[in-house]
Amino acid sequence: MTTAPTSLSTTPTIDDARLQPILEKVQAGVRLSFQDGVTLYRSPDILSLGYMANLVRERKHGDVTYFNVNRHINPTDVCVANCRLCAFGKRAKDPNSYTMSMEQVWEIAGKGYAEAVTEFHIVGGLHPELSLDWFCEMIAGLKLRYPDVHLKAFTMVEVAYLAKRAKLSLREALVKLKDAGVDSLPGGGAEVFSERVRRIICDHKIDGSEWLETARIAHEIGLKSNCTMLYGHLETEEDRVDHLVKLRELQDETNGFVTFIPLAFHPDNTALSHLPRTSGFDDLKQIAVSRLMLDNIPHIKAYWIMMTPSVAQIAQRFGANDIDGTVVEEKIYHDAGATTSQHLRRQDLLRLIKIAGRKPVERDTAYRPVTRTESAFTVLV
Ligand code: V47
Repeated sequence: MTTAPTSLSTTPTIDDARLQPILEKVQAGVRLSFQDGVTLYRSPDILSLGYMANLVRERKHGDVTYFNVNRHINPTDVCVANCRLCAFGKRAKDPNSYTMSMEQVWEIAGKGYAEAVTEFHIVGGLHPELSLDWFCEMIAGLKLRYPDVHLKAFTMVEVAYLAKRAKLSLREALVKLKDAGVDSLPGGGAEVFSERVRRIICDHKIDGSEWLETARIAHEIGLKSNCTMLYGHLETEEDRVDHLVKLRELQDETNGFVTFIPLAFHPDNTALSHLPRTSGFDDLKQIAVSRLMLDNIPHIKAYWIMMTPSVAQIAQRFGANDIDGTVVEEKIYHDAGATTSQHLRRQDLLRLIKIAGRKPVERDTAYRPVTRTESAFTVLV
């Protein structure tokens, strides 16, 4: 008698019995509780976590892994915040600091990839002399020169700082940025919402509730955003779950978050350089738990710059459905010791995704598929 091939949907053996009731919830599409989140983090059964997260990932996105052709632009590294977690920000008087002129920002934006890039990802330090009006003019100038490129610009932290200095409400500042040409906001600066941890790693920044309030207002005026969590420093498992649950609660209200990006702490050249780096095990577990807890956030990104292309590739089977983009020039992680390249070509991303057995789909920032003509493609290689 021949036996039928094992169905792909067959439930695997769960090594950690504590996960059994969670598996049943995941199979039934039931929301996981705070305590479930803690149990997931405490479990060493990474394959069962991956199995469950992959189930949710395939339910939402099938076989597709998204990537985009983007360029990061960091107009300045001058920052008044002096966060212990950061190796990027510098004092204005530091001879190694830099601030681009507006013309330099416009010029660098066009370098190399102008005809193919679909997104500029623009973030920088909290500069004590660059005003909200300066940034609005910079954004309007980019829009004028590159009208088809999506401008994903300014973390909630930068928005709150610019609003305060301009003596405007968060809403007024966000409306000005939107009118100037900002299309959406990136997810950075959220770190971890725990007050205890923030007091140590980023005590000069807005607190967690202000980050969430800024995101809420952005979503209310029609600006979508991403969201992040910085992990692998001083936070507990409960702090991580609390962070994810707060994002999930806001998403229930606004539906404004598009993608969640877990960010592994890189300690080199920071005031926390004594801390160890996260392991591949931590990174894959974080991707899986994010997918399982954030049932209402459409996309989970395995940011290859942060977790290496190899781990980001495996993450496509642990809950992630996005790998980020070509990036071109990355400073925040490389100042903190990242050893990854600063740039992957479109064909490198295609290859990585295909080897993971996924179907690569180039997207724009709103996750609409991008179709390339031959001539556009030649710009990319
Ligand atoms: O805001 C800073 C974090 C963020 C360190 O929205 C650090 O699509 C680790 O937000 N070690 C910037 N992390 C990156 C970011 C991001 C990246 C990719 C895509 C998107 C998106 C957003 O990196 C900062 C901060 O939270 N960070 N220093 C460090 N030493």
